[in-house]
Amino acid sequence: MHRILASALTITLSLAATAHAQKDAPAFSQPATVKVIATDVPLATLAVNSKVQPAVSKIEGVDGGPSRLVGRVIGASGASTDLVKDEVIVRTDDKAALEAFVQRWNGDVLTRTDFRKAGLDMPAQYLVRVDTSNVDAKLLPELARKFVPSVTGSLVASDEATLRIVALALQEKANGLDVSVNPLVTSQSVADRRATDGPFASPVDGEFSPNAFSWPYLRSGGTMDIGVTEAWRKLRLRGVLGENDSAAGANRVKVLVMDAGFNLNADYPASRTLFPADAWGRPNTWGCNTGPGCEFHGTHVVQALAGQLDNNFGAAGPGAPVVDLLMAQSPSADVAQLMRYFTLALPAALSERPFIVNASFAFELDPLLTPVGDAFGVFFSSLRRAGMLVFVSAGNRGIDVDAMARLGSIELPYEALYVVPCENDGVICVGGLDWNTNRKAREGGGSNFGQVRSGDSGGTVDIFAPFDLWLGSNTAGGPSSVSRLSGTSFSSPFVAGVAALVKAANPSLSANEVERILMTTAHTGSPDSRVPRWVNANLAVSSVLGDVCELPSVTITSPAASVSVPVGSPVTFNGFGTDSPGLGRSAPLPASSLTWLENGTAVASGGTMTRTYTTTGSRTVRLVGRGCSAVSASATVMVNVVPATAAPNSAQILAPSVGTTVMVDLRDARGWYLPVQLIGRATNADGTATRDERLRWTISRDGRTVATAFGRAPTVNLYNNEERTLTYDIVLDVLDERGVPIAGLRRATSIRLESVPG
Ligand SMILES: [Ca+2]
Ligand SMILES: [Ca+2]
Repeated sequence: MHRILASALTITLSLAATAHAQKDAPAFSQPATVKVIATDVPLATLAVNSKVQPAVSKIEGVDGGPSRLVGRVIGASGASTDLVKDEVIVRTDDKAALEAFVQRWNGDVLTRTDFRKAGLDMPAQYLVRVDTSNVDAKLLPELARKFVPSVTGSLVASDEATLRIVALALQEKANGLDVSVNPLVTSQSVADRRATDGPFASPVDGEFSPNAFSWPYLRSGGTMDIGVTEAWRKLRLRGVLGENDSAAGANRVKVLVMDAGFNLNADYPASRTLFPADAWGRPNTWGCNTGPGCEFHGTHVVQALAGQLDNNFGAAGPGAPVVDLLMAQSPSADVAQLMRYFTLALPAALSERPFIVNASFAFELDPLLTPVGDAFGVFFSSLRRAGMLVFVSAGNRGIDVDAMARLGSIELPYEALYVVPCENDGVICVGGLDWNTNRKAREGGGSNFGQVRSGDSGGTVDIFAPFDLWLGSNTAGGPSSVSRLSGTSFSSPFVAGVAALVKAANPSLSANEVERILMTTAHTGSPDSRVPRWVNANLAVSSVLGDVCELPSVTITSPAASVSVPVGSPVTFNGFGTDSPGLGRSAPLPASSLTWLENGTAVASGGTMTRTYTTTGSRTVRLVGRGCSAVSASATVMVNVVPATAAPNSAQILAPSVGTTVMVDLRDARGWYLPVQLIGRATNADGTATRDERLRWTISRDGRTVATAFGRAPTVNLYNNEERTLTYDIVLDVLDERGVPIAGLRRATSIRLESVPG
């Protein structure tokens, strides 16, 4: 969020004051670190060097027009900016002023963007192609001083035209017209640490598991302890997520992703809208900041935000259960077109507006360019004023975005560079944590960070989140694969997805409230002072939901899990439930909360029911218990109804009788034992004797089965090698033709086995 660079810029940006802005320290509020200002700081120097070249020499023309030439300027700060060489952005509602400007520079208005029509409170924006041949680039250093007193340094440009367009914008701005150059953004992904694997293949990335609940940056616990999975679970227990693990109605959250390279695959939310609609499968024209390999960058950003869960494909993103996705793809990477396409993508009805916006791109400005480089500033703050929460990437150069400029050993009273839109007003700037740590990603590079000064709540980089994410294929369909990809391009949509969960938990929350919740629940105490806080999804969502009822439990005590009953014989079912209204409390579920279902149809309520079946066949009987949680619990028994005539209907144990006491008197390799004969009887409904193999004996001691036997009179050897009397429990079950015990025909006895006299 926006530490202000210089007084002139403060005027511009303070138009955008919001509640969000109030938690920032005012500009230059750290006098201890500002040294005496040198009064004779030299003017900046300018140079042209053909070795300095932009990432791309030209970009797509506007609306089918000729392609546009791009130049690069590099400042003493190391800030490198690519910009369109002959275009400026003019922001005004004064038609006469625009007309005069066009006359002055032999201009040509390429586009007009009417933000007010889209409900954004800012003047219309014109992209104007100008003729810079009459501009004196040498005036640039003096002009910059009108905005940033004592600004110095150097600019090296790819060509003089690039310096001239900066000077033109400075000159116009000094005369009161709101003019900016038109820089190009860069996606904030990096191509390192790639490891391709798939859920169904032997993984190359040894730490990968297809179960997102174990991923170190999604789960609760561990060093990161972000707890997205726990947040999902609580939303489900509260009923915000339905049985399909997806929110409905007012609990859905609209998120707009400003990016490019959207390749439709299974990881997109079911609800998704792309503007323009024919952009599906069209790669982004701008690359990543550390090389090629991300031509479908938007696809990975969507996966980091809301990759769908449990679909055997690719990634899982925090917002998956709640996000309705809007996407805007600009045909080119210049900020004028980005703002225009974004604005065109906004739904006409304010009520259809996205609540969250993600922009995973950035560019840098040297202080000499900042007065005319920040065309995004008013734009992003107007989004925030319109009630949208904007997440942006901190950038991947590993720099302190809040560092002050220096002249030799002297610290100058302005910042060394300006990272856009991270340092803009009204945005939440997200940095990246290294893999499975709470430290800033990578030493000597990786995520940018903000300087943490004493007494400050942190620098401009507001919050940290995972830098390395397991993301799926960015192709359209095809086999599932997962790669560990890196960049604040993914940190930003990750937090946007968590913000969506918070909003889903209580749809009446405002953007300011969601931001406050994210910031106040975030983890603090990183051993790395560059990380003021990192996102805590579990606590953020819990703080909205309050105490969440845990799952109830349900038990069927009888009959056993699988029973056989004859047609016409009543069978009684018994069960109970326990509720868990949170904080470790538990209470019996009342009878009115218990429902019996038979093959899916409710047949009775309460803790007990008796059924008499008139036809044979199997039934699934389920007892469902509903407690204070939105999620019910259930238990199931299988009932096999058999023909009455063939079915056994009586059983009896003849020996041993209950409590019979005997003494072991034989010895074998296992010790002292006694052969005990078990005698039982069972008859069928038609009076015939039940066949031997249907009589099953189970002998157990202390609940542990020690022997089984079958028939009317089997003999089992029972051992006692201890110096005390042991009790064996003996159960006779009569089995149906499937080998399933018949309800109501279980008989039991026991035998006491004395040890050998010592
Ligand atoms: Ca997935
Ligand atoms: Ca800065």
